[in-house]
This record gives sequence, structure tokens and C-alpha cells, in this order.
Amino acid sequence: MGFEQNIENEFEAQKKNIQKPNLMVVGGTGVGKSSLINLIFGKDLATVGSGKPITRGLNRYEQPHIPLVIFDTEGYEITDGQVDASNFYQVVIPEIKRMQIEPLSKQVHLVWYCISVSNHRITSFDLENIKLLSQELRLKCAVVFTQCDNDPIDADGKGKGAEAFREALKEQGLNLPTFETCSTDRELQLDLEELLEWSSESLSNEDLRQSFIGAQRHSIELKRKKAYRVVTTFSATSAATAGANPFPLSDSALLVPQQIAMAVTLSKTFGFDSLGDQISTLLKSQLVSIIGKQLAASLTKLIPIFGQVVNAAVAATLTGGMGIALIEIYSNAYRTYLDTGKSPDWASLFSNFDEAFQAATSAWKEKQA
Ligand SMILES: Nc1nc2c(ncn2[C@@H]2O[C@H](COP(=O)(O)OP(=O)(O)OP(=O)(O)O)[C@@H](O)[C@H]2O)c(=O)[nH]1
Ligand SMILES: [Mg+2]
Repeated sequence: MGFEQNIENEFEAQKKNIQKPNLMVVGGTGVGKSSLINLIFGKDLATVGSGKPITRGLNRYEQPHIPLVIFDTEGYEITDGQVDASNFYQVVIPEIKRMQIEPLSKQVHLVWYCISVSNHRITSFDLENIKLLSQELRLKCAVVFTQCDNDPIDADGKGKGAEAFREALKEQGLNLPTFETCSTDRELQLDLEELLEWSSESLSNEDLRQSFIGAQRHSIELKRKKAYRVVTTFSATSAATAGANPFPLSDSALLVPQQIAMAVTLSKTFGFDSLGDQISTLLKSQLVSIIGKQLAASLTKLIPIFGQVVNAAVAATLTGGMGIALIEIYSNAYRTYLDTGKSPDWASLFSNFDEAFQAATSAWKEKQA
């Protein structure tokens, strides 16, 4: 069967449906906006290539393979206690207002309002801006405390400066989610994971959430969590297919279209596409190989476990087992990429697919028993 073409088609189809979240990062000059963007989305997005100035003071960053658009404001300056906010009111706010009357795909979906904890105080200007963005313009807005590595911590392990900022926000009736971050020390996680989780969950539809999780390069854990949900969904679809009409294990190719869609969706969840053409081309050829040859071989070995008939439970297990095995391989591949910056060695990663698949299906079956 032409798995190769099927997989290629599925990649193409899913690419066409991609929706890119629009993330606007707002804050004063030097608070660490660009550093945060680079830490989370990789340097390729913001520094390499085209940061298109929309007008002075607002840059739009987009790369063809990365499913996210960033609007990086140039920041306002505070000199001698005076705020120079001309950029904010003359450029940033009008641009947001202009975008808000466009279709959903062109609106601002999320705002990260950045305030540096090392500035020691939150200005009334910041408070007004946050009010304007979150209440008047009704944008989904997180307050991100930056440069928190310099913030002394209290008995509960929370930053003292951040805590004072939170109080100031509350006093103004601004009950927005806040996150403590640091962009210069990878070991210092603080609330980064929570910021990413909040951001993906705040997006208004599944396609946008999927894109956000694929685009962020910081949290493998978030990718894995999302991936498990993807697998559960496809596993249920397979169960429904077989439940309506059980078929012999030798016809398990009937599940292949769903498994291909799942494998491609998972690769989107991990964001392999954004790591470069070579990585996804090599991944595709491995998928062709497992779905074609290896899967057939593994299935024969599964007969003693499952018997000859694919009913709902067996179908759920076959697709679920394949999904779990893929999550493990994809996670390892992604870790390798983050650690070394090099393309994962797909052939060697996939050489264990057979065992991983059988272990996952057996585990799944036991769970159901
Ligand atoms: N200690 C510490 N320094 C940081 C952190 N994040 C950024 N910096 C430093 O702060 C300086 C400004 O960072 P940028 O990321 O350029 O700040 P920005 O908000 O993009 O600044 P503009 O583009 O000028 O508005 C740089 O020297 C960074 O290295 C952090 O988490 N901790
Ligand atoms: Mg910057």
C-alpha cells in the first residue's frame, strides 16, 4: 500500500489547516522581552530572518515553519522618573485596535505584559496599561515578572518583589494571572511551565492551542501532556471504528488512516516541522517504515495476546499503543535536539519501535483488565 503518499498527504493537509496564535509581548525597555521570547521559542523566530517593523516601535516576527506570530513592542522608556510612552499610545495601542476589527486569525490572541522585578516598583503607568489592555480592550493578558533571578525569596519560596507587585495589582482590582520568570538561567524554572500552560489553555480553539504547544521549545512536558490527549482521542476513534464492525487482525490496515493522522498530529504537537526540512523528511521516511513493515510484523506477534479479532478494545489498544510508543520516541528526539542542537538520529530512535509498541500495548491491555 502507498503509505508514503498517504503520510505525505496527511502532512500537507495538516499544514494547510494550521492556525498561528498571535502573541504580543509588551513592556518597558530592557525588561527582558526579547530574551524571554528567545528562551521560549528559540532564536530562529525572533532574531534570524525578518522581524518586520510594522511601524517603528512594533515588530512582527514570523517564520514559515513556526506556527506562531510574535509582536514585540520596542518598549517605553523611563528616564528620571518620567515615562516616555509615545510609542505605546501612538503605535502599540492603535495597532491593537486596528487588529481587533480583523477576523479572529489576525487579532491579538494573547498578551504577555512584562514587568522587571529588578526595577523594584510597579509604575502607575504599568497599572494603567494593564487595565487598558485587559479591561478596555478585553485581551487575554498575563502579567509576566521578568529578571526574577535577582528577587530575594520569602519563607514560601516566592519572590518578595513579585509578591509586592501582585499586591499592587490586586489593589487596583487587576485579578490577572502572574508568572515569575528568568531568561538567563535555564535551571531556574520558576513559573515558566505554568506560563506556557496558561497561554495554551487561554487560546480560543484547539488548532491555536496545538500550534502554541508545537511552537514553544521550552517544555517537553507540555508537549507530552498534550500528546497523551491526542493519543486518547485517536484511540477512541479507532475503538468506534472497530466497535461498529469488528474485523480480523489481518485487516488491521483499516486502522492505518487514523494511525497516520495520529502520527502526523503528534509530530505537530512536538513541533518537528519548525526544526527544519531535513528533520521532518527523515521523520516521514521512518513513519512510512513503521506503519508499513514493522507494524505488520508486530501485529503477528500480538495474536497470542489479543486473539484474531479486532473489536473496540483491541483497536483502542493498537492505536493507543502505537501513540504511546511514538510519544517516547518523539520525546527522546526532542531532548536530543534541545541538548545538542543536532537532528535526531531517527533511524536509531525508531529501531526500538517494535519493542516499545508491544510494551505499550501490553501495558494498555493490563490497564483495561
Ligand atoms: N539577570 C537577568 N538578566 C536578564 C534577564 N532577561 C534579560 N536580561 C538582560 O536584560 C537585558 C535586556 O534584555 P532584552 O531581552 O534585550 O530586553 P528587552 O525588553 O527586549 O529590551 P528592548 O528591546 O530594548 O525593549 C539584557 O542584557 C539581558 O541579558 C533575566 O531573566 N535575568
Ligand atoms: Mg527587545
